[in-house]
Amino acid sequence: MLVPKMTVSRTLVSLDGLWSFRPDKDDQATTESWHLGIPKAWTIAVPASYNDLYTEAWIRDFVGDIWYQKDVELTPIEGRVVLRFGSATHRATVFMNGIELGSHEGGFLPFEFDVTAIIRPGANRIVVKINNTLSYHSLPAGRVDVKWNGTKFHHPAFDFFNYSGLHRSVELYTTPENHIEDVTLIPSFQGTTGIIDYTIKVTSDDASTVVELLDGQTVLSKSEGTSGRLEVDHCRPWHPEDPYLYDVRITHGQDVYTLKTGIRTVKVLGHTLLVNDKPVYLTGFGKHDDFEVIGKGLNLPVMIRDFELLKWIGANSVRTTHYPYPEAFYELCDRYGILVIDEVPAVGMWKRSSDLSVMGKKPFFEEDGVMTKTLANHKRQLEEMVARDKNHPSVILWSVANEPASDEVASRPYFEAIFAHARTLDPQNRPISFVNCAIAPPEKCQVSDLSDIIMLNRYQGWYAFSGAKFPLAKGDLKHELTRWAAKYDKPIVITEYGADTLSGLHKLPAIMFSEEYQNELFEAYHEVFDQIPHVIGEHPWNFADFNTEQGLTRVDGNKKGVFTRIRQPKMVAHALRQRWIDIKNTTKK
Ligand code: BDP
Repeated sequence: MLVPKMTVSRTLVSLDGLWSFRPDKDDQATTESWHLGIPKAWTIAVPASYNDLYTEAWIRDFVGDIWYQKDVELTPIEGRVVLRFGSATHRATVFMNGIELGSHEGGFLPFEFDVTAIIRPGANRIVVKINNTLSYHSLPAGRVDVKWNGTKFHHPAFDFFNYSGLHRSVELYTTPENHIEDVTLIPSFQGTTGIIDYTIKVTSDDASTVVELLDGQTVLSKSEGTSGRLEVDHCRPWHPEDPYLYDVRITHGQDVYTLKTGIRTVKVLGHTLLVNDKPVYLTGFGKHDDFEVIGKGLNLPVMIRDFELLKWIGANSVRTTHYPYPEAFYELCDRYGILVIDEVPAVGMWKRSSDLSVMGKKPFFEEDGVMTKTLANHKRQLEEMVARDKNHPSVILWSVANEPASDEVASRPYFEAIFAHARTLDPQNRPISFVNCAIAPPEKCQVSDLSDIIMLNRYQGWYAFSGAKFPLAKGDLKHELTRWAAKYDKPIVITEYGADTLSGLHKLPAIMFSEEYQNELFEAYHEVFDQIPHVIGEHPWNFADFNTEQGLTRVDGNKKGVFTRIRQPKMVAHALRQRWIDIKNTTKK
């Protein structure tokens, strides 16, 4: 799906700003026909999560349908008109001028509707019913508890706040009737010549298609037809250290669309990961799309701050834990030279707490029909993610899940289906992997052989061997990584390791939650990584502190950030910076 843009043939109207809003607390929406207009609505900002904007706890923790409305006055618009949502978390049904346009499942990917026949000059009303309910076939997964008085509570099976709302921009855009629907770019090299093989999907072949590769204003290469090849002599390859971008301009009849691209290749060879045939060592983080007040709302200034911090600390990569991020994030990764492990929201695929008691745990991957529904949802979200992000040079790897119960025998057929499907989706054939959890060490994991890269989240020193037992953590980690390296000749990336750390808490000797403890834990891990040649990447958990549901182990959220939630460094950030600059400047790894 193309990112909507202003071009010589397309108009873009932002619907961001103030909207009307109301959670359907007393199930009144149907009887009162809220799809025609929400009575007694409050005011909300779009984009934003609604949860932290108001002062009442029931709104923050609400489970169910949340309604949004926007009234817009429009001048007559020519051509085809599309209404597009950057995301609606976790599912939405959209109405325009009283007519139901359709629904979308999945809270972190865009969707759109052709509204040419519905939109009219003058007053128009858009109403969106959003639902935030978690289940064992929603992704992310979780469950809802109904208490004695009928109140519903969420139990996310994942460790981030279940923010909801219109998190990303809402836009109207136009295209000519016969237009460019999709663009697929496949980069490669022949010596110093850069090559882009392209395919353009158009509505009708009744017009000619011209594709040009530009460097600034200079046309370097030009080709006609909906598929073909562009070439550039003495190409400047895209690389984290020189993220050089060219423009691709497509003209199809009246329609013109341009996008930026970089020319680079990605390959796994033995236990190395190669970008442009050179091994890379990944330094960076698992992140969250999370900030004070706005929750998961799109915020470009915060995004820029994050990229400046990533550059400052010497990071060259991120994982979009645990869901696809807004399009602007990938655009910035292309520009800043940050490699992306792009993750689908398959998180919480974990032993299920029974509805009655947290004591009764059932396996996740049981054959009860729920998996068929989950599998279909999982496959569709993978399709949408790859379709959206496939042209970004920064995206080098697809992550199909975070910490599923891959020790369960029934996880095998499930992930065989997921990997097989994922391998049909990407025209660039990027590597595919999933993130393994400590419950499934190499002897127990049913799935790792399907992965091109072994990605491990490990918490020796925190969830195991913590506090006084910390001196044993390093040995245990080394023992485990040695077993992984012996079993698979594949690259290993440690996609999470860390310790909750209260910024400003200092203790000597270190205790848990102090800045010293976080520092010592990272030192121990790095010493082990440097001894295992298979380790080709380190992503401390997390880039910044982030919000979670309330719980006994979460004091105002998860505090494993290297930066605080308002993006200031903890002590360990300086040590990491030193290490990552050294890694970049030497061949230490
Ligand atoms: C890992 C999860 C991550 C959590 C982290 C933690 O992948 O989402 O936030 O643990 O507990 O298991 O801090």
